[in-house]
Amino acid sequence: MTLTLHLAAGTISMCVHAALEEAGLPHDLAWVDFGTGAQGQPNYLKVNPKGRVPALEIDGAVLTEAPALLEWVAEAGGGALMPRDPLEAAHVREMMSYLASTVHVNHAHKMRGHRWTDDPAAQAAMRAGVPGTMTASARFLDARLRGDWVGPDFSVADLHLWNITRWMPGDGVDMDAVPALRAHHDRVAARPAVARVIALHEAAA
Ligand SMILES: N[C@@H](CCC(=O)N[C@@H](CS)C(=O)NCC(=O)O)C(=O)O
Repeated sequence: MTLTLHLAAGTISMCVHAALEEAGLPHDLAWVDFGTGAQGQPNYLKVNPKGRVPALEIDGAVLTEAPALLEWVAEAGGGALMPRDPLEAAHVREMMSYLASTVHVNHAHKMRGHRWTDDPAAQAAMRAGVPGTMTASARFLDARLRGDWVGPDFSVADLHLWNITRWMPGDGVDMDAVPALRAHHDRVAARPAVARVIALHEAAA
């Protein structure tokens, strides 16, 4: 199987990169340079017409959207990164769905307001709302974490959560007020596979 991950430093593609490392699946990296707007250029739009990362080429077929990618990587890696119990697996999907549809979208209001409006004043108002919406999500997540992990064991949802928690200090969240979430972030970041990914993204930034 040939895998190529299209990714950009520090973005949501980090969690898929980390999942590939955790699963031990050999892969190539194709960095997309956001500095030059490469995600909107024809070459990349041929890969992902949405102009977003991550995108994973799997023997030439392209899969996008972090939750779908994470679940595919878990399965391709032998299943250890998803719970086998159907209800626990559904809770993992519940978390990834919340992260992608709500928390990531809160975060996007900081830099990507132009997706929703051309009005600079409206964009500034959206940016100003980010500390509040991200703090509300962080508080929910902090209360939701009951043990070390989102599910009974480490899973791809932990990688997704870690990736988004990583943005929170920059989004104005007081991490001292969400100690369980901060501890979860540090626990995931300390895993050797994740530490390798962090080093690669910091070097590429
Ligand atoms: N729903 C998608 C969101 C992907 C997404 O928005 N990625 C951002 C990086 S964090 C991106 O590619 N942004 C490029 C742009 O907006 O131009 C997912 O979860 O994979």
